[in-house]
Amino acid sequence: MTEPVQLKQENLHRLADEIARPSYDRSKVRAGIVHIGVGGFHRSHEAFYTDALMNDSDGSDWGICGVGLRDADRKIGDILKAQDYLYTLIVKHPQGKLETCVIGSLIDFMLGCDDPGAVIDRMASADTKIVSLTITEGGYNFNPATGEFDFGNPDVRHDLENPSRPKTVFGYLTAALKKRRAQGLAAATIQSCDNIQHNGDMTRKMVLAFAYRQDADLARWIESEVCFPNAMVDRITPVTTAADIAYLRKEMGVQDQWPVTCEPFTQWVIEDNFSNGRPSWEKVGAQFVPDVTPYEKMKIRLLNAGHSVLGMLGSIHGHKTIDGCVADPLFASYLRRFMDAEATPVLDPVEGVDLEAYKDSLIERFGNPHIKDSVARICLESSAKLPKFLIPTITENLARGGSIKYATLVIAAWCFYSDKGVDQHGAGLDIVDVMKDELHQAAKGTPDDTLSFLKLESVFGSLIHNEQFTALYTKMVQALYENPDISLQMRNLL
Ligand code: CS2
Repeated sequence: MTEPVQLKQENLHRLADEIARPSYDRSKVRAGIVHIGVGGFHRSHEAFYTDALMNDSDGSDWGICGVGLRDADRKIGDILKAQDYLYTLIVKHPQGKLETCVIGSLIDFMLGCDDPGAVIDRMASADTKIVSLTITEGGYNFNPATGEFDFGNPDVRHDLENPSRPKTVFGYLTAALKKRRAQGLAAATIQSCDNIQHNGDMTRKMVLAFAYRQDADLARWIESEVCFPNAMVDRITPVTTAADIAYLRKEMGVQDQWPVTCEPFTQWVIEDNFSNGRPSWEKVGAQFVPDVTPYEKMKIRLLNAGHSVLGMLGSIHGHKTIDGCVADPLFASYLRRFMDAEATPVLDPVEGVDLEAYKDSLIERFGNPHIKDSVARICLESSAKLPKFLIPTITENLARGGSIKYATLVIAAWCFYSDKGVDQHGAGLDIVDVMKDELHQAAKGTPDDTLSFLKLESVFGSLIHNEQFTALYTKMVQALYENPDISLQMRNLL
């Protein structure tokens, strides 16, 4: 076989015909968007829509300059640079068809920790109209117990003292907005693309809290000038594997060091609330709506929470992937019961959406055997996810006298997982969580002190004070420590 083609602008014409590639002139594209957090999801979603727009019509003002803030982002930056910021997206259909396309909407990348001033300047440049974010659910520096910005974070303290050399996203945004204002430029929109309910409102609240502490006059300007649209984002994007890279090289003749794979389904529902113009993403499938609330709640409480239910219970059971969980009838029934009996009753009706069909479609999407989304990815940073995806469903059901048993078993499993770090067969689990040590410390008091895990107030809020919850949780945790065969308890609940 001939040598694979190195992915680069000058080599695009050498790629196999079946690989879609930018039809627009990338040399004419300017970066109207600066995006912080160039992970797989940004590349399968916002960058994908923006590339589609540029292929469809004139979107050349809306190229994307990627930004990583930390040294850990150096690798993706170096790889993208070597590939002229091009990368391959492999869309994996449930029946096995693979669609391959090269995405061209990213046109630059900057590393904040190397030169924070340059990143601030870029965000403050006249070309930049939107600063978008995928900084993960944990990136918003929000204390779930108080609902407020966490000023105790040492990086935040650093940023308040060193406004021109920030480390956190809040320091960067505030510095850039300050500069825009000083230069008489229009504000840029700050657009969150993370799985948080009211992600725009949350970003606004956090940015304003920081800005008021730093410069009240600037904060008032941000309050009146900067739009923070809420949005629901959706596309399952597993971690890229060596097999994906090898597939491209061997089967498609492309040498791409960091492609992205995803499912065919994609959705982006956005409130049309922008400070300084926006791309016509609606031309390529995004929906603009006046109020995104019901969509985001539906997605987070069914899809993301559904993932967490499978991920946490599946980890203890020894399942490796989400499709592996869904192929297990016990897990599939359990997921459906959780969605029907606990998540759905606390949702608001969504105009034009048939919830039953939505849930069916989720089970189908989770079951896509080619996605191979690992339970490890789902359980990653659970301390940031579960308080947003799952715990509110428990609290709302407690308030209305609804069922909580399916979700409560997940919390009991999370305690076991954090304490023991092994599945029911004793095989080690790879736990990645900024709160890993705290979670372990809290969990390890169990089962002598059955409520010990729940004492982590920043995660569980006041759940420990609800007797109905603690009684059920105690029973479940005791049973699990006696016999970690999670399927026994799952079966008992069905
Ligand atoms: C997942 C999400 O991280 C998680 O726990 O639920 O990454 C999910 O795959 C995406 O939100 C899908 O849109």
